[in-house]
Amino acid sequence: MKILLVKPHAELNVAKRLSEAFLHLEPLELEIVAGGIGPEHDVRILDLSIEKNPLKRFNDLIREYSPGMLALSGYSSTAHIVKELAERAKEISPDILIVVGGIHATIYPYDYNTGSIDLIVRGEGATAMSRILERIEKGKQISDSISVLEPLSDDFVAASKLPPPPYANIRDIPLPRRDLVQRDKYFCIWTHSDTGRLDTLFPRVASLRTSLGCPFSCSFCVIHFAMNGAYLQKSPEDVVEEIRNIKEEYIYFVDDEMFINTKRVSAIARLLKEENIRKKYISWARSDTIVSHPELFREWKEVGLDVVYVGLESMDEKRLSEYNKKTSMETNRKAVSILKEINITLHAAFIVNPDFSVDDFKALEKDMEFVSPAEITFTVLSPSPGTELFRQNSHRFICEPFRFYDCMHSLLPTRLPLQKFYQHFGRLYSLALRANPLRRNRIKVPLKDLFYSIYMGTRYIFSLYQIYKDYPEQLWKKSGDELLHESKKIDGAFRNGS
Ligand code: B12
Ligand code: SF4
Repeated sequence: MKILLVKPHAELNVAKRLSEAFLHLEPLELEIVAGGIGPEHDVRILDLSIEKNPLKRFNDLIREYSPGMLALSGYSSTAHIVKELAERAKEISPDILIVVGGIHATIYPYDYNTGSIDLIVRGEGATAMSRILERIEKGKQISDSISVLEPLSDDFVAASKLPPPPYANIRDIPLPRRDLVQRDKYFCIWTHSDTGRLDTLFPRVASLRTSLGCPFSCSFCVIHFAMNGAYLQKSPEDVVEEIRNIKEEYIYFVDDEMFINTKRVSAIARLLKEENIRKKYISWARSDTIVSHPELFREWKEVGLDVVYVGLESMDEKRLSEYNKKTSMETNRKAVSILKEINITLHAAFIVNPDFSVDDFKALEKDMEFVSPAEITFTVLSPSPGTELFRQNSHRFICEPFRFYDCMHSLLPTRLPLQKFYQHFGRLYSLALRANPLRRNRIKVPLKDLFYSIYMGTRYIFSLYQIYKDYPEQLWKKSGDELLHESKKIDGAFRNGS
């Protein structure tokens, strides 16, 4: 069978500009799903997020390639695009089998209960895909009402209300088919240098996942629910083998929390050293792991860990506890100092709460001074479907909670009027640009890259100041209860933000 795997494009301006300016990672999820498809099938990946005219490209390929199966992936923010693509494909090719998977399908399958989608996969996709193909071949019933659901079927509603199924055994998940994508399209801005200069600011980057899940359950994060509480780990040998076979010199670890099992991660570093594998890495890590195991990060620095993304979230105890982060202000501060001392660049991620007052924004501006030089980013606290936060707040949404779930558009009423809120939000990013290691550490980069980054960075920040315009005009100057009240009257009549 001919199988086309498709990653939808982003629709909101901010998401598009982020991936033009700073990082655009390969569709690892589809590469892994492709790994579960046997050689008897013909498989292609279409990443619409790198296409200039995604819908035209999609229509053309459905006509030209004429796949028997279309498999779509999506975050909550792209679920409506997934549905649109499914409808288009069915119009062009009514017999096509349409399968939808990914994080949104896993945590909120009910949203895909539509006639144009044939199957919804919850959880791991490569193992599910190989089961689906086997059942098709044997003429068996395809859905199992657990991990493969059939929309509009009798048991769909009950099945979609269950928590996600247990995750596949990690050893059964195949390696990604990295050969199926245009590898030169994927990059990440790299602001760390040990020598004071960089040959490029935008190296080609490969993504790699060494573990899945996270034992913590921060209130805003859906991973605990999506993974059913599991934390799965690849063995150090398997990880090193995968790294060895990656052509790119730069690697972005897309684990939810890679450094949880310190023995395992230390063994990976040791093996990389023993085998003399020299690459450069970015990873996420929690501040408490850095503080409890500085020696681990020293070890990783030696084998090429350049940048660590840390969800500091806040420098305020009350908020950290509200987010169930299980860290403290003191731990955050220590983690920042340790990374500086080891000479690993910090990427500090902070949460802006919709209830921020002007004073809260000012306090965050001060915190930035402490963490700099660092890459600093901010997201707006947003309830993801599947979390308790989502259930508690579902009566308070001021815009469509999936389409606008990009952690930049506030889903909840803001204390400040929206227009003012985004003035402060944009300003945080303008200040972050000044606190950047490139600037603070006077790193020399090619002029072309420098101008490009300034131009793209400025465009990105401009789009942040403008976010309030994605809401209906009557909301722009409203705040708090007023905003909530107005939003209910408007009843979902939102701009599509494109
Ligand atoms: C790396 C990452 C990113 C990268 C981009 C990755 C990429 N290629 O686009 C960056 C840093 C840019 C990023 C940005 C954002 N991200 Co992000 N990201 C991740 C992270 C940590 C890993 C994603 C990944 O590569 N996973 C590896 C793949 C292999 O795993 P997978 O997606 O689970 O795929 C498996 C199954 O889901 C299934 N499957 C997937 N697709 C399909 C399709 C079919 C047909 C089938 C059958 C099965 C199937 O099989 C796959 C293979 O096993 C996840 C956390 C997570 N665990 O998902 C968050 C996550 C996906 N991100 C999230 C969010 C919210 C965002 C942002 C919107 C907000 C933000 N500021 O962070 C932005 C949006 C950017 C944009 N342009 O749209 C949320 C999404 C929640 C939701 N409800 O949608 C997650 C889950 C984080 C979280 N803790 O909540 N992200
Ligand atoms: S530590 Fe990170 S991955 Fe784990 S629950 Fe918190 S935000 Fe999610």
